Amino acid sequence: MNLTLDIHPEVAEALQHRLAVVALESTIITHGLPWPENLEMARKTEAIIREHGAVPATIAILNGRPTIGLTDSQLEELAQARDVVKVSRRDIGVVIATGRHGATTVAGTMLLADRAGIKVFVTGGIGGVHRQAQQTMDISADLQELSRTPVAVVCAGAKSILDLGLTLEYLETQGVPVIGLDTDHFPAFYTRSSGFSVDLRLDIAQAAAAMRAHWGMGISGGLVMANPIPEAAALDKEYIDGIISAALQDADRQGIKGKETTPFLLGRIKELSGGKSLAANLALVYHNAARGAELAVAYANMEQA
Ligand code: PSU
Ligand code: MN
Repeated sequence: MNLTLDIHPEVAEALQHRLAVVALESTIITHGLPWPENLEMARKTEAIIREHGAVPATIAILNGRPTIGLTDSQLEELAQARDVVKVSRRDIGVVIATGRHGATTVAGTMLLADRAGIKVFVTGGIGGVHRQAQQTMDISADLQELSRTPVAVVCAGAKSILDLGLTLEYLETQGVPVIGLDTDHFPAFYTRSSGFSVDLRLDIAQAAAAMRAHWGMGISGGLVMANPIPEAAALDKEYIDGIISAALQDADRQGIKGKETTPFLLGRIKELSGGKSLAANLALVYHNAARGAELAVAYANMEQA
């Protein structure tokens, strides 16, 4: 059993020189998007991060080895693999011990990114407090991870499969800043606003400074960097709300629970909206990649200075 991280040489080199590195999750590849769009998304996201001056590091567990920075053939293998375990904090030890493939969620990716010394992580949307959590207690481990692990997570907010109001309350209680990148609104993934505000609107340079100050004061935990979907790619609110309601009803009827809930809902939304939600999903991830790379560069420059 190997308990050290397998760090891609290019990523290791960049980290050693304190250059900009951007972590990427892998659950979005295995459980969030269909083949072959998932591989196309993973490759293009990495390319965009490079174009913006940072080194991408997709994170996963491969045959029980925690891997920071997948090669292109590893990306392809993961994108096509079946029976990949969805890995949050609690699953990491088990998947390493059993030598399986694991795709890391936001929580799992943050944890491994932090072990590797990566400060910026780009994803689509974070997990959160589910609707009816008052009864089910279904609160994504992503939120706990944000409260304890010092990584900035660039995302398009969260899908309204969740209770976004409660998600923001939970983050506030846990001491996690929710920063709007050039926006006052907390975005709802497919739409530019959830109707809720962010704590503070900052530009990229200010956001990098906030990371530095937050951690410089010895405060543990991450920061949410909310970046809305580009206007041209945003979906009509009524349209996507209808689909989300239908997906939630299906989950309820079928008694879906636990770690299956989010992948089930993502899958139903995909089926019910055909290619529409997929196109929006890709557009927002690419936009997050560009902004996340800019943030990583700004942060690295500040550290170097
Ligand atoms: N939301 C999305 N797409 C995703 C996920 C969430 O719109 O791919 C994935 C992320 O990996 C996230 C995880 O960390 O689902 C949350 O799962 P859960 O709700 O079981 O914590
Ligand atoms: Mn859950």
